[in-house]
Amino acid sequence: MFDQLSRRLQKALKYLRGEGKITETNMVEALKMIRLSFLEADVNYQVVKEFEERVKLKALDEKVLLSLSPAQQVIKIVRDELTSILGQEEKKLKFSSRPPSIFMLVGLQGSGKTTTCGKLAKWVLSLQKNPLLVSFDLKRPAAQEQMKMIAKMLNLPCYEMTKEQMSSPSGALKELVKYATNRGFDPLIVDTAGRLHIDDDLMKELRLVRDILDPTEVIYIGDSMTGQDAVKSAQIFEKTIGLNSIILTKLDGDARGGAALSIVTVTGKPIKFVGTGEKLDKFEIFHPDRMSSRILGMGDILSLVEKAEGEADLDEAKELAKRLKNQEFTLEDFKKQLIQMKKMGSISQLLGLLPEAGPFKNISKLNIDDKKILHYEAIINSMTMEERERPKIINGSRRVRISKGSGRSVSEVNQLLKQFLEMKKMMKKSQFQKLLSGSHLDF
Ligand SMILES: Nc1nc2c(ncn2[C@@H]2O[C@H](COP(=O)(O)OP(=O)(O)OP(=O)(O)O)[C@@H](O)[C@H]2O)c(=O)[nH]1
Ligand SMILES: [Mg+2]
Repeated sequence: MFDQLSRRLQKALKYLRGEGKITETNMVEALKMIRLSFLEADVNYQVVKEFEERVKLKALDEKVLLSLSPAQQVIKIVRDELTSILGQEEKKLKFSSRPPSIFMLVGLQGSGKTTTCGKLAKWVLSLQKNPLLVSFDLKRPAAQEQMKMIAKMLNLPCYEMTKEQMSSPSGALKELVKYATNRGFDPLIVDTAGRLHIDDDLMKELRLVRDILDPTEVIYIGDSMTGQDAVKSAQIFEKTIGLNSIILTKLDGDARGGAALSIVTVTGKPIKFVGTGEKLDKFEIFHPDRMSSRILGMGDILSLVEKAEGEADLDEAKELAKRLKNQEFTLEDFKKQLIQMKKMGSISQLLGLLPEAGPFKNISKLNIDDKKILHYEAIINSMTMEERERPKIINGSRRVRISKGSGRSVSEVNQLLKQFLEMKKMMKKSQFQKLLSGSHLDF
């Protein structure tokens, strides 16, 4: 996600860091690099221009230039402005005080509406809600089948529209709301039809649904792979139907990021969630500030911590953190940490959330992949407790014994010991604690 943009922006910032003194000339040069990175990522031209002007105005301020760390200040300005075009702060999905809340999902064909209805239903379950799914596509009966399948996967109810009901949509919609209200469903998640292109027919149909349902939120589903097209059609939907919020889908693909970086400014509506895969759990709350840190290579520590809290053993994690702080970290702890990592999912994905600068800049060199974790676990299992506590005693003959016991080569045993020491060294740095407390700008 945003790989290319991220690389190019980091290059521009690195350039600034490399210059001893920040002058108007090298600032202008860096801004040019930043502008080009955005344009290549297919960000709307107007958005780029405004972004550049705002950064320039702030960065060329005397206070910044005369400060002790001008490059870092400029990086902070870029980060703040990037956050601001992504939407300033996280906006929560609105629920109605008079249930059911109604979420109506609209968007072009294939943008991911039906899938996102399922993702949203799954997500509201975590809020102890009782969602009802319904597909309101007057032309395509298969749409109902797809929704039924998604509901079945989630073990959730799906309201079925009969053919008769479909022929009198306004009556059907009123019945639907009555049904949801009487049975205590909340929210009601309504899927709508998509078209390849926006046409009057579709807009008329959607306006009818909107007028009768009076949704709590009309949510535009934009396919981020289509870049500026998604942005343009969002603008039209906003003008003709009226939108409350945006969900961007397919951010897992090689989307260049242009849609995400333009859509909020162009429509004035917040992105509330992003879809990052076909599966129904590939759905994340959108945090503009975390996303800009991620794009600038500062890593998304908060998401990482949340992921760790959600899926790993919190007590164990706390205990590990304590041992790290007291520098008592042993190979046994290393093994526990590897097991935690395994629980949290793919290591490569996890490493992607870490900043590439600061204390973690060597982490990619650690080169730990998912398969290696299993091997490392086997190697550590072949060590005695004493060896795990005091790796220093692992001499040549012990290494051979461990290698035989675990079925891994001696050089792999050596590699593990080396990586353990490196990790220990890295974690000792005080900046690690600082990073976890959120002030990860200081590099
Ligand atoms: N990789 C990826 N694929 C997605 C995501 N969201 C949806 N898809 C895929 O995109 C395709 C279209 O998704 P649908 O949910 O059927 O799209 P739709 O907007 O309902 O399509 P129509 O009803 O035909 O207008 C499917 O193959 C989905 O699996 C996502 O976040 N990432
Ligand atoms: Mg659909």
